[in-house]
Amino acid sequence: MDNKFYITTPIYYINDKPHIGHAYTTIAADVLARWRFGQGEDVTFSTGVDENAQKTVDAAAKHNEEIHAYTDRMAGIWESTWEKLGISNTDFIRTTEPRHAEVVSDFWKRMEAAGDIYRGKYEGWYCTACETFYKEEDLVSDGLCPIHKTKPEWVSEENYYFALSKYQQPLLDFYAAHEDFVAPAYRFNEIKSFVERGLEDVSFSREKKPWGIPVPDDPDQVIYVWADALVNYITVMGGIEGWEQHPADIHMMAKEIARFHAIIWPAMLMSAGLPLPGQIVVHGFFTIDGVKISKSLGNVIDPLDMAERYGIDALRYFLLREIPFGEDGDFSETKLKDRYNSDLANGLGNFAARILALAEKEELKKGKLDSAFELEIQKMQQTVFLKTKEYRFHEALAAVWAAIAFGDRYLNNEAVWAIKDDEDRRKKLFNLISLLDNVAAVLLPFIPESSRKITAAIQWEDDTLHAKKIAPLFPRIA
Ligand code: ME8
Repeated sequence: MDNKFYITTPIYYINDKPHIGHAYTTIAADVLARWRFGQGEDVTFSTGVDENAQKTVDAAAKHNEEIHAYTDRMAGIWESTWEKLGISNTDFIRTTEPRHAEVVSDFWKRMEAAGDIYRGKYEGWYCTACETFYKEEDLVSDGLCPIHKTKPEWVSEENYYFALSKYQQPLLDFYAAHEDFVAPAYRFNEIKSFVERGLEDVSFSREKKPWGIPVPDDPDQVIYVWADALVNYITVMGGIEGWEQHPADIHMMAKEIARFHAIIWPAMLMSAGLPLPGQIVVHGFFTIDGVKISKSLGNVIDPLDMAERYGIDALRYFLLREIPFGEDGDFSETKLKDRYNSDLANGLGNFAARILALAEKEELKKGKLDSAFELEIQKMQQTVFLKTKEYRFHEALAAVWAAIAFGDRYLNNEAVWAIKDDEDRRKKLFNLISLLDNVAAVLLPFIPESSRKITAAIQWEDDTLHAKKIAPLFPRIA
């Protein structure tokens, strides 16, 4: 076993800028990347953009922009959004990069050599919004895309197929041998029953499209965007050899693209004779104030706006604390503000400010923790570890806030600030500062900026503490 940990987000389409749903996936992946980094692992954390799609062509036309100018501009917006949100990705991949086209061609040739790519006639529906082929029976309410509820385009063309049906049994065998391949388990069950019902071959190229990666040796066809996009995970590892040495440990995404990752992608890898990823981690879908996120409804929330108003850490905290990971959730600024004021301003922020202000005035020495504190700290650390491992971020955070509440009660019940006996007061303050220090340590992957501020204010020199007051971490917002 090497010491590497490789995690990915989906590569996002660039027909628009990032909204809160995209930020959610990227932030959750960032928490795991930081968490594993903190455990001494060598982390590769990739995100990026999926450019070779019909919807890119449509969006560029809509903006009256030349396509390369459009893709450069949009890729810049996505990359800088993650930068502004302090995301710790180690790569940002664009599928229009030469490094990617090369790997996609190699990959295609491997599937071809395995006898899994053949020419055929495709007739059916295509939804550009999901870049997905649909059969008549997949459509809902008189012929609409089941996800976007828009009318798909009728496609009748010659293209190349991928022999997905051949992989039904190998996939089922693989699932049986890898109980955790898809998390949470109920999503895995959906995938398994889908595959059990039987798989059909899928169209893997489009005819005479001017945009995309050409099929090797057939310039009249471009590779279907998904057959190109999934391969990005290999490109990030430097190509096929890199992936063979270390395939992704975690692919994170929302439920609408779980089938691509848990069925088509493993089948493609089997066909190409390559190792499969460790786990597909799937979360739910967000609505805004109870309504589907949609530009036409005008309810798109820009994560940068939220970060500007409440701070990056507050946005991260809210997203991970409010919505049980895996389930569908609702974003509401009112709820964000409520949690900001109650959990962050009055909770962690106030606790840290009080303890640090008291500790600053004291000559504190390292001593022995009261056993109640020792237990509380241990319980918090264990819960955070186990829950983060299971992607139950909301429960990990709830455990930290339970420890903060424990500290708050102790501070108030003991009225530590008013204790006259120096030794007793210092001993109790030592309990509290140790708790705060440990709270900051476990919160580092979740709210890195605030955690670092707390940790920086608690400096031990040998066994003497130099604590400093800090500016309010989360000033109350009216
Ligand atoms: O599907 N709630 O790109 P995409 C939660 N390019 N998460 C959401 C969300 C919402 N309302 N909306 C988007 C694609 N997301 C392909 C992926 S990967 C090889 C190719 C997040 O721009 C979530 O992670 O439509 C979802 O799976 C992803 O954005 C879809 O991004």
